[in-house]
Amino acid sequence: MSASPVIHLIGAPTDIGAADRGASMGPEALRVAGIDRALRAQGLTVLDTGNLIGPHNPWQPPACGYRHLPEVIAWNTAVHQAVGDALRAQALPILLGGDHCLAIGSLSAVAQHCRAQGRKLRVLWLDAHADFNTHTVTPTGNLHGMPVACLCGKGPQALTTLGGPAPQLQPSCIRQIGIRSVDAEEKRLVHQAGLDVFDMRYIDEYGMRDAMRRALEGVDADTHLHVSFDVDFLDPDIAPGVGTTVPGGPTYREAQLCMEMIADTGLLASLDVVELNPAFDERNRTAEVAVDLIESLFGKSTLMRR
Ligand code: 4U7
Ligand code: MN
Ligand code: MN
Ligand code: MN
Repeated sequence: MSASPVIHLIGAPTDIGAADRGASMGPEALRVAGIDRALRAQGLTVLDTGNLIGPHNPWQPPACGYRHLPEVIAWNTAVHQAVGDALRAQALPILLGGDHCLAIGSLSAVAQHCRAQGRKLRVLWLDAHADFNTHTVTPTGNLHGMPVACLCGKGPQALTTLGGPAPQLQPSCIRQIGIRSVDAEEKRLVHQAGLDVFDMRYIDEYGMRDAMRRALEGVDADTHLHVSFDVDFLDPDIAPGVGTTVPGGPTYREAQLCMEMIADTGLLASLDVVELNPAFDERNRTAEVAVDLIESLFGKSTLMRR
C-alpha cells in the first residue's frame, strides 16, 4: 500500500467454530490491550467499527461431521459482508476474532476483492495447525479446523461459495508458517492440495528468516498480502490464552521477526487476529503480546528505519 490506508477494526465475538468457549471474548480483550491506541501511535488512522452480531453458541455435538454449521454460516456471512465493505471503502480490515472459522468469511471477501481489482493475492497463514480438515476426516467436527480446506473448495457449499463460485483460493497463493499439529488424514489432504508449509521443523532447521524470505518470495507491488494470525501460532510460554495450545511454537523474537519481515514488504492489506481466548489467559498477557506483534506487523521497529 502506498499512502497509509484507514484501518477498520471489525469485531466478531463468537466461538461458534471452536473446541472451547471463550474466543468470543477476543475482540474486547484486544481492545483492552490497546490495539487501536497502538496503531494510532504509529500515525495510522483507525476506525473501530464495533462488533458484528450473530447467533449465540448453542453448544451442540457435531451433526453430519460439522458442529454448529448453520451458526458458522451466519457468522461468516456477516464477516464476509463487513470485510468486503471495508475493502470497497479502500480501508485495511482487521478482523478481531473470534475463532478461526471466521477466516472463511474474511478471506472469501479478500479473494473476491482481488479478483475484481485484478490483484494477485498472497495469504500467510500463521498457525500451529493446518486447518485443512473436511467433514469426513475431522476428529472433532469443529469448523475452526477447516477454514483452509473450505477456502480451497472442500467443504459445505454455503461456505465454499461465499464470494462466488468455489474455490475462493488457489492453494498456490497460501503459505503456512509455524505448523506443528496436523491430524493424520488432514496431512494427506495437505499433501494432495500441494500447500506450501513452513512447519516448525523447517523453522528449527533454517530459521524464521529463511522461512519468511521464502514465504514472501514473488510478492510485488501488485500483490495484496493477507495475514491470518491464529494466536496459537505462538509458543504457549508467551501465549497461554488460546484454546488449542501446542508446545514448540515460535518464540517472542522469532514471532517479532516474522511480523517485521511482513511489514518490510509494505504490502499488508488485510489481517485476521483469531483464536485469542481470554478464558485461558493470564491478566490479558496473550492479548498484550498479540498487540505488540501487530505493532511490528504495521511497521513499528526498534530503531529508526533506514
Ligand atoms: B485452529 C484440530 F483435531 N485439528 O480439526 C481439529 F486437533 O483454528 C484442531 O488452528 C484445530 O485453532 C485447531 O479440531 C483449529 C484437532
Ligand atoms: Mn487456526
Ligand atoms: Mn491453530
Ligand atoms: Mn485454536
